[in-house]
Amino acid sequence: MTVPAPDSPSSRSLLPAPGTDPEWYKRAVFYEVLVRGFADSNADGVGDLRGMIDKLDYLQWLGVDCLWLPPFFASPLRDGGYDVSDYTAVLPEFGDIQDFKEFLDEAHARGMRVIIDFVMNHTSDQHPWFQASRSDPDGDYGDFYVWADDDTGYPDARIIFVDTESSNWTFDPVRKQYFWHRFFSHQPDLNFENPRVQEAIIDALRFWLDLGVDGFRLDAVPYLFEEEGTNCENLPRTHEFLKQVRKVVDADYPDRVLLCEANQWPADVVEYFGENGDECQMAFHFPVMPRLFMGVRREQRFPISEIMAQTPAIPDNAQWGIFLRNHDELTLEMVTDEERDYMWAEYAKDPRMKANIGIRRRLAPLLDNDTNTLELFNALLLSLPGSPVLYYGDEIGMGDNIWLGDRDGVRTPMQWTPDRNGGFSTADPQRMYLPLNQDPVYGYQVTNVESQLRNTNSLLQWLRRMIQVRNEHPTFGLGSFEEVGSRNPTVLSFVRKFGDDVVLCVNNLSRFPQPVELDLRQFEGYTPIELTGRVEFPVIGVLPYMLTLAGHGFYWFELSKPAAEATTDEHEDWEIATSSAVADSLLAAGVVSAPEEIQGDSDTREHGDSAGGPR
Ligand code: ISL
Ligand code: CA
Repeated sequence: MTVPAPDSPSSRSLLPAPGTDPEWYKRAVFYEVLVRGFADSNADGVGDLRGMIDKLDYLQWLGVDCLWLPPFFASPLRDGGYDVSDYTAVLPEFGDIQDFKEFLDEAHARGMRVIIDFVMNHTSDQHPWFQASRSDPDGDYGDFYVWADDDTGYPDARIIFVDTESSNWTFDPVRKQYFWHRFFSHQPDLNFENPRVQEAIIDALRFWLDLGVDGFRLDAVPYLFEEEGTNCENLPRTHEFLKQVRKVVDADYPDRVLLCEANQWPADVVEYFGENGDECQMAFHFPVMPRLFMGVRREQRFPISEIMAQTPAIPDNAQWGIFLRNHDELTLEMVTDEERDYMWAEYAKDPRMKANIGIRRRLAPLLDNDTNTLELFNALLLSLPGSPVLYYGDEIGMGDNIWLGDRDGVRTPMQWTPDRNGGFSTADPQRMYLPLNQDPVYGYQVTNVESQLRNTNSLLQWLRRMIQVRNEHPTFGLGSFEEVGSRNPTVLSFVRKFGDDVVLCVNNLSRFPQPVELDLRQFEGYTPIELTGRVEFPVIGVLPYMLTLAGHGFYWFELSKPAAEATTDEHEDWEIATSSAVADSLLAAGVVSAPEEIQGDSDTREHGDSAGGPR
């Protein structure tokens, strides 16, 4: 297969100079890619860093801005690598530090950033710290973990991995004490009360920052500290420690981002941004995802409208991360019991599809591989507030394998071609780290990058175009969000506004064609221009604006201001909508023009004829 090469040597753009684009993460499209699952360079059946280097042209072609690598550190791999046994070593099957450095340089040379997962809450029980802690309670590592003589402490903390664990305490026969763990019993929690643990973690973070990573996804941070009489989540000292981490980043590592993974309600998650934006710059917005699935299946916008309305304001420098699944599952912690039953009934008809209280499936099978629904979901992902995070393989609609254990069913090898092992590896097919998907619909013979590159109408080509369209409008990453109501409950419409960049998104959540009448009086005189074809729609007037949508159809419109008005309140709009750092970085990058220039611009537009009267 020929991986598409960048169009010209000049498209191998270097990252902007350090310090010139500090809020890049607000406009970025993120792409989560498993080192183990992307490409195998040395035919041992396991994906590796050198294999990923070979595929960077593809990722650049797709148009993603930042790669997120889940843990690739030394690990016994009993939890997909989230069980780390050495924070500063690469798992040998994946390569070594030199390979990682090269990977990073090659990504940067293509203008892509790289953030890596960092699992600070727990380690593998194979970590030398734990081995020392259990065998030598009085030694240097004796207090690195949370030990107790019995298993009665912190009874109010819930169990997260309910499929496999019955307690957050496990007895260690070596130390003859119980250790605390929020996840698997082979993953002891580190003891953050111990300042030496805090130092060790900050040292490990520095190690990767010094190598040049662009930031971290901070895994499972709500659980760092424990306190009797609480549920041991989101405790004040946890926030204190994260603020400490942010200070290190701000002091020594410009442009790096901290992306907080806290599977919590928005009111709790906003705390992770800090009161003044002095904690994590980004946090995942968990509750949006299940509500997209509920909204579309019920053909009702309300689940989505409600969660958007309940989403609190965040500091100027902060940004949400949004996704269509929490990478390895459609997690259902942020819904009511009733809603969870509904989701299981609709999306996990086979009990094998469940994992703990979530659903371990990929996007395409969740949506019955329906093209229109897949496009609608991706359009919502790319247009709702926050930076979108894609999951490898979803761009071609890869399937899952519910017969594999834990969440491995969604971690199968990337499908590049219809050839041996889907072009992922030339090894003996029996040596694959996980079997390739062979399903008649989703198998690599049918669903692969090569065939979708050759089909101009494929999901892959479509998604690439939509990413390009998104990139042309900073408002998708930076703009305000305002829902536009209508009497048709199946249609979700909203306006994203950033200075003079105004986009209207209209989404039909129903499988049937729908009409909708939108109250767009605030945009009287504006011309909607459809963003994929740049076709001008009738000018907005004072009457309700009427649109018809195909089943699961959607529109993205640029709302183009009538020339006469453009000179008046531009300056004010600009100042309200921009935080200075973002404005500066956009100006530096030439993405938007300064207020004066906008005015000059609109002076010329005055002579145009685009400003028609009301309908
Ligand atoms: O989705 C969840 C459970 O249903 C989350 O609570 C999630 O498990 C939690 O946020 C932490 O997840 C992370 O650490 C886990 C690992 O298995 C997950 O893959 C990772 O995302 C434990 O190491
Ligand atoms: Ca390999």
